[in-house]
Amino acid sequence: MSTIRFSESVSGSIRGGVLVVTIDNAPVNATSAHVRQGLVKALEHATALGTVTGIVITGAGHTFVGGADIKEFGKPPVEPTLPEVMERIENCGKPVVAAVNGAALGGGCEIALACHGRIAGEAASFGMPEVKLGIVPGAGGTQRLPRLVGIVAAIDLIGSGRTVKPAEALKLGLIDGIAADHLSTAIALARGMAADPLRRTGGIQIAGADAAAVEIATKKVLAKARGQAAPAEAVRLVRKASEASLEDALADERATFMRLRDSREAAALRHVFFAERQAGKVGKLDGVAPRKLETIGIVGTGLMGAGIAVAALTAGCRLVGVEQTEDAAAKGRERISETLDKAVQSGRLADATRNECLARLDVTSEISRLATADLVIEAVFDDLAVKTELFQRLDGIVRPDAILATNTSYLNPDEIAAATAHPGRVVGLHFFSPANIMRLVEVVDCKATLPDVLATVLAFARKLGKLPVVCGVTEGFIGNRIFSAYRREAEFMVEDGASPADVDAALEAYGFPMGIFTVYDMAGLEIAWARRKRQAATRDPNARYVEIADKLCEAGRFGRKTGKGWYDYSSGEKAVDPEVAALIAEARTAKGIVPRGFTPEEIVRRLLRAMAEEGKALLDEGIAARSSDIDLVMINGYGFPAHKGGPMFAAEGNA
Ligand code: 3H9
Repeated sequence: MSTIRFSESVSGSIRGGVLVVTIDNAPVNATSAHVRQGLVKALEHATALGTVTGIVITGAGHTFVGGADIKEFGKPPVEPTLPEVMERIENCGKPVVAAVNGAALGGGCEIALACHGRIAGEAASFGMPEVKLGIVPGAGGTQRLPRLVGIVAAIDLIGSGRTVKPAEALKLGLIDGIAADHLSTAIALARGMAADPLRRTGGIQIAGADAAAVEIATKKVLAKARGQAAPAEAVRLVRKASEASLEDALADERATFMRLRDSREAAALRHVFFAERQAGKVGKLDGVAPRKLETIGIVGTGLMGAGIAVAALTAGCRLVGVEQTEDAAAKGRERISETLDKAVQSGRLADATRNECLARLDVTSEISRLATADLVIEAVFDDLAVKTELFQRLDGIVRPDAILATNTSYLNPDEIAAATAHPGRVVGLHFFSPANIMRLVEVVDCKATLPDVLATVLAFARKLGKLPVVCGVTEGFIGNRIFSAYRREAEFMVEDGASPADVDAALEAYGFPMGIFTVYDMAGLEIAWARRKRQAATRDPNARYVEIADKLCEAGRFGRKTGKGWYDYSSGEKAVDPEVAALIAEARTAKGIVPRGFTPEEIVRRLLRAMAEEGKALLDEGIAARSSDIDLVMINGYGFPAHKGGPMFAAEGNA
């Protein structure tokens, strides 16, 4: 079988009269210019050869086509465009079938949709994640997908950007079949189709949709949009598929794609996309092999410990949870099991997987059972004496090559490590609550942490589906240090005249799901109060200090769980509380401050500047390796809107 080369990344070979075209553009077979050019040449070649009766398009490696080449965005366009390639595929006189070997995303999914048939291998997946990049599909996806799956399912898929596996794709009508040998099956389908009139997706009549279901699907997408333009545009375009001609709707789709592609929102989301691929990459770990991890120990099965346990269990680990008493162990097991149940109820976990997780779970009061653990994570009370005493005990129990991780939020892990027999095996793993849901993990590279220990916990975090960001030792690590600076600035503005509700409203309008004072109330005010009291003796007496939060705590207002904090929750709803306003007014008077008004723009500008300045300090101190890591921490741990790119990106005048 001889190989025909159509471009540097597209080649073909003829099998049983069918031209099998392979896209090989590592790492993800994105539709770079040479892929588009190669595809057109391949179609022309097949059309010209009388002996070829059909064409199959497939991808090399583990991806079918990962989408348009995002690195080309912003550069001058190169012919042919992706929509032109789609038109060539759809209007080809010979049957074209996609043999989808792996992920078919964005432009990759659009290629499959433009084909006359689609066969998925077992590792295939389909999705239109464009809205996650601040754009809409730009090569016919908003028009061809609804023709195959209906308007409602297309709104859901394109509006959410979610990916579906072959079974769901088949059920939706997105594909024609699933086959272990997808290539042979696709070739057979192309051969069988030859005599039939070709099913051109663009020519399919859209099934009439239930208006109420369309409205529900639309509302669901818009509710999650948090002020972003792309989801609403995507929904509008999908709905247009049943109202306008294919030609008009495609022109609208293209114009919308081009406009959004050049927007700040899209630039911010592309920054986040590449930042995520960079995160956790540490130059000094090149060539360092991670250790093998099978059994994870967790000391403390409270809310945080149970969350980490669920994340580890669902990633396939064996888990030993340790508590101080049998009674506490039983409660810990119950907590883990309930969290697994909730994941099943919400459809995030299969029933059978939950049962497998429970079979790999052991919660006990016998700390000696940690002798089998490869990694032990402590999630006990955040107190230095408690944690060091625990790690010293663990020294005598765990294997010499086992790794010890502390989940502290504020303590110095170097001090914990120094108190142990093997400081090189100690590392920080700062999970965010609820740990089974939140993606972010700050991985603290301590003074003595060995490179293979760091490499192992990074691999572990990725196995859990988390986004690990490496940071050095500092009080509060990256996130809580920036959060403190941001909170301090918010309190300055409140003392100077803004109300907590003004600050929260400005942040929510910017895209945060919740303003800082609402977050503060949700988390509880007492832990930060205790810390401020501990730090009081060493605080710079000349530095500005706002006492309002202390006064709230002294009045027993610890936030939502006590019914009162920065707001009043006694009616069940968050309400502005005149008592808090009076307390703030008193604090201003005590300092002789004449309150002034703040515009939402000024509030946001000052808060962003406070975050970016603290971020800059973290970079200067070598705590964070790159500013994009800081952006990821704030987006994934603190609600910073991804479509603004993070505080460092925004500070560069980008958002
Ligand atoms: C689109 O298609 C628009 C169209 O509708 C219209 C056009 C007209 N381009 O994630 P990984 C790089 S918009 C360029 O670790 P995995 C990535 O930066 C696109 N580069 O791999 C990384 O580089 P490095 C819609 C890309 O195996 C390397 O590939 N599509 C692209 O874990 C490996 O990435 C999407 O949004 C790209 N499209 O996962 C899908 N994609 O090694 C985006 C990746 O230098 N991609 N790179 O750090 C993904 O979701 C995952 O990469 C994928 C593979 C699932 C495909």
